[in-house]
Amino acid sequence: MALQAASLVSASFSVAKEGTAMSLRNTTMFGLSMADALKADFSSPSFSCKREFQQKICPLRVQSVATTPGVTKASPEGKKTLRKGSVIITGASSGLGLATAKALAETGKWHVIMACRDFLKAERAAKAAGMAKENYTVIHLDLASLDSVRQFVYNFRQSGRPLDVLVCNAAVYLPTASEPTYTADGFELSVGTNHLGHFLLSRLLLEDLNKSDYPSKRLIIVGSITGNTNTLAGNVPPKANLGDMRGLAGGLNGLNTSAMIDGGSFDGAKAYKDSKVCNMLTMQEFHRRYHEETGITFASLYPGCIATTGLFREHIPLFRLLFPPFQKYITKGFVSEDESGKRLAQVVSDPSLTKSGVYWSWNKASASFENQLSQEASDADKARKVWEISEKLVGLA
Ligand code: LMG
Ligand code: NDP
Ligand code: PMR
Repeated sequence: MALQAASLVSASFSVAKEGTAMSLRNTTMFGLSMADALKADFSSPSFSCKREFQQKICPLRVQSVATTPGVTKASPEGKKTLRKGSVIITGASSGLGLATAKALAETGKWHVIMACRDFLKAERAAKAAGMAKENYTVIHLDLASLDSVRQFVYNFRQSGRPLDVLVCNAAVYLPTASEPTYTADGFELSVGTNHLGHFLLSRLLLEDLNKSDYPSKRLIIVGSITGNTNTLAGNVPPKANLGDMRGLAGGLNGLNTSAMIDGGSFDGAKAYKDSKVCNMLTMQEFHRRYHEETGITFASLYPGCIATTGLFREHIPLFRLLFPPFQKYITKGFVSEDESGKRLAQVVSDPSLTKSGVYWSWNKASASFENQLSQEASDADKARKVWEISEKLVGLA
């Protein structure tokens, strides 16, 4: 019972306030911020029992709470209209994720679940972006902790909302780190967050997507040009390369095995690019395994070079100063946060972008096209291997 109460408390704290700009008074619990309170919850020694409890009990409870609103409803004039879509976006507290959340919320046709590690930052960002409170909910998610991923799934299910689209957007980039750092589960932080956290999240939520009665259900994973060695940008060293994946198979823990997927010495920029290759391979493996059976659209994209986002926060100041003009005036690959948000919003909701197994990009006129992935990022054997190793690492196999 105590365990049940504990999980219900954290669930209600993180999901109950739909889109409310919660006052500081509301968002602190015994002097801790919401995020701290939730973190404290995860580190409690009882958590492993709680997780087991949730896995067993949660589906039953969810059935009794979750009522998927019918896909259509009658309007006052008697016309049938599509219900609001329900989309989860990870890392919606800044950059591309926030811009996409804003673009979708503004249409009035979407309810955005902002899955963020910093609850207050997300609330403030949504407010500053002018998002109306009925169009979003913030739920805590720290992708650098598998317990947090499971807790998020539980909390989301408790909210009773359907899941129509999942966008795996969050990422970290650590180009100046000289030593690896690690997730709560001991995986190198970039691959652990960008790939393994999302891998577990999307595997768990596949079931929820599958239950949705929305006309177009989608799972979108943000990729990048820098992971694709068939481009100039992908050839700037260090280049992505998963090698034979001995480091990944060893758990990326830097102790008895390398922190890098290919088993080499640590390089933060390479780890990021490798993580993006994993993202793009995962999307294709999902497509091969589940598209026919479920009708879900699996897609990836390169939204353009959004040189002004928080992604470059760890880079040296000179880089942060020169990178935007370099992209704007020299490579011409620059895209504003607003524009990138519109692009990803298109992949979420445009009725013409329903093709599955596709990597979208945009041309100079900002029209979408189906792009070619590099040889490594489209290697079906590697995709299967990444999938199989990853499911062991996150405890699914
Ligand atoms: C690694 O460096 C880092 O070590 C690692 O930490 C991580 O960041 C990783 O991929 C990410 O990169 C890679 C290294 C390889 O790149 C550099 O060190 C170059 C840094 C350049 C930063 C780019 C932005 C700054 C551009 C300055 C231009 C300012 C002008 C803008 C103003 C416009 C106003 C109108 O680098 C290479 O391998 C270089 C490859 C060479 C390719 C040659 C193509 C040239 C075409 C473009 C020329 C642009 C000029 C760049 C000059 C950079 C000099 C600092
Ligand atoms: P930002 O840093 O602005 O956004 C990244 C988001 O991820 C932030 O909201 C951040 O949260 C969140 N995040 C980081 N770690 C975690 C975690 N452990 N748990 C939950 N959320 C986390 O970068 P971008 O908007 O540029 O990046 C978004 C996506 O776009 C990434 O997948 C990136 O690889 C991709 N991309 C970006 C390009 C660019 O040029 N910027 C180009 C191509 C692809 P917080 O706000 O709390 O820090
Ligand atoms: Mg890169 C030719 C076009 C082009 C494009 C579209 C990008 C995108 N970049 C291009 C070219 C170059 N870049 C060239 C010629 C250089 C050498 C001067 C260069 C350098 C460079 C650096 C040092 N570029 C970078 C970095 C980073 O640290 C960024 C990175 O690799 O992060 C992993 C980056 C990027 N360039 C891009 C994009 C989109 C990035 C951000 C990476 C991402 O989000 O995946």
